[in-house]
Amino acid sequence: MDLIPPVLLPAPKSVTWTGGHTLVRADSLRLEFVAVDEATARRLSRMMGFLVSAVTMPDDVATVVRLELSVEIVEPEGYGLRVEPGLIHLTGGTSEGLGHAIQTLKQLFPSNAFSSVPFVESAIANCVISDQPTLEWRGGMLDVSRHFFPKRSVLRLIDTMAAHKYNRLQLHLTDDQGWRIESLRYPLLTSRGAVRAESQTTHYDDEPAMDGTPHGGFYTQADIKEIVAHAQERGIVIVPEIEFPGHTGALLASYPAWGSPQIAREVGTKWGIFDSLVSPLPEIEEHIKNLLSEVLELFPSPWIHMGGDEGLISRWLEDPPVVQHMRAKGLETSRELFTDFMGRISAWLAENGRTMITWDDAFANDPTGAAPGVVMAWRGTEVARRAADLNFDVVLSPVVPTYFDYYQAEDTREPLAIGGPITLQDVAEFDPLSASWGESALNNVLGTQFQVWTELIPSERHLDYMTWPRACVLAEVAWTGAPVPTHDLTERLLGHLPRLDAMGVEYRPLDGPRPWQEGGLGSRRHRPSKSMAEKRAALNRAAEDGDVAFTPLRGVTQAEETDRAN
Ligand code: TNX
Repeated sequence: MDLIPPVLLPAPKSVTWTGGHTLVRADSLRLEFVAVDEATARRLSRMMGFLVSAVTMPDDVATVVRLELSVEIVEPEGYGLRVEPGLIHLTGGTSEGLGHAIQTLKQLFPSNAFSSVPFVESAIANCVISDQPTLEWRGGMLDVSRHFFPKRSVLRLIDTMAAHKYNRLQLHLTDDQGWRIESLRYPLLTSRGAVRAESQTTHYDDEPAMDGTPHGGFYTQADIKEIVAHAQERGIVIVPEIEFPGHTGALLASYPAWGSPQIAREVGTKWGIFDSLVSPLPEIEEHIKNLLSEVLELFPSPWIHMGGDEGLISRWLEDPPVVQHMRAKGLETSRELFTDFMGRISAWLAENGRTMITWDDAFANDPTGAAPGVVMAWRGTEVARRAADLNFDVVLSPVVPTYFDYYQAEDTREPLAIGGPITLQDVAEFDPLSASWGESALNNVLGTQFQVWTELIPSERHLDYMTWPRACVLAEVAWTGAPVPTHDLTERLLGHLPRLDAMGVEYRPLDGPRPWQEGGLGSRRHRPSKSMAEKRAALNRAAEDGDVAFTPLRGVTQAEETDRAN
């Protein structure tokens, strides 16, 4: 009997269904490791938990599951998988590769392999698979500042991302509306900065309506260590983002003396772009480095994201000591000061063995300057291309189609979102390695990632709804480095989504929201959004002008600041 082959997502580079099937029974399996050290073996057996429990040591072995590290697989993260009666053979060049082999093996089983109930017995199709990712950076970003998501939600997101072979999760830990990471040296950051009095429930373009209820939360250093370890075990690097110099309202509510100009602040309760700005003076820079030292201790990530977006930096010019400092350094404008500031942080990170990432605002401000390391290009593919042409490493994170806080369809049933729509089709059509770029620029594309900003995403249920299935499709774009063929996409997703059901992920069904996922007529009601074409054009223009304080939220660019300091 031939089984109907299961949907594999992301699609592997090469799959041969060799005919027939292998009957696998949980009580007659033996796990075997070849050339795998003990720590890795322990880690991988935990990932194999869906199939083999550590306590079964059957006398009567029907199937050997062999996990082998093989020097023959040279592609980073590459793996092989062969299923034949009596033997399931997984090979990887690295432990990450073996992890991917396990994820693919899991997809050969019925979808309940993704539930928490131990599997008993199943027939799986015989096959030979050989696979490797095209893009090295396959990521997602979760904004835990605008709404806090507790540790368990992050661990669960990591599991779901790992099932799709993502390998980076950026945590947007700080912003105007909340500081979410414990600092031992600067405790006010969480005792004051992790809580706000209430939250805006409306879109930033609308009359603010407030919910009157405090919101807060933060990760202790122990939580962070657990998140990092959990992710590492699943081949995912947690990339922390600590925003400077703008988007720092929660920090400045905790330590007002770090601000420039110094203004008494509260942790933000509304959405949008605000004038919170950290001072670039040397004594404040010392504090920042102290704080970052704690961050470096907690996160082994080679990359540290320093934000750098949407800072209303011309306000530095209203602060006499800063103006004096600027002149003493021979700098003329707040833009030069910004480049100098980001450049010094970048150099300090480099001394500590890490690479700085910033949003493209920091790059666009001074394309040939020394400031940024990796450019995360959110304002479109044009700015990404310019950065890549200048030999910067680039992560493609363009609003269209990677901003998953945008509507998923033009449909009044969709609950309140920030803009859009960005449809599944838009994600599928995304071409991260556009041939028009030329080879040297393409070599600088590290990869791509989705972003989930959470101003309007107050719960984990809604986070599921906004993230999946768009993140299923982006996972394949990132893995294959190419658009996803759309002729059979619906059919493939219908085969894949039951796995998300088994994991308890409340994704958006392909034909629209379930009744309880709709916006209805209450506070989550649908709000028509502006034209995406206009928005794209505005983002592009701002990046072109090197604007560091473009406010896409309001659709206006920063007025040229020039002589205000003089
Ligand atoms: C722009 S993207 C932002 C965020 C908002 C997001 C809403 C970027 C670097 N800044 O602060 O949350 O738009 O979609």
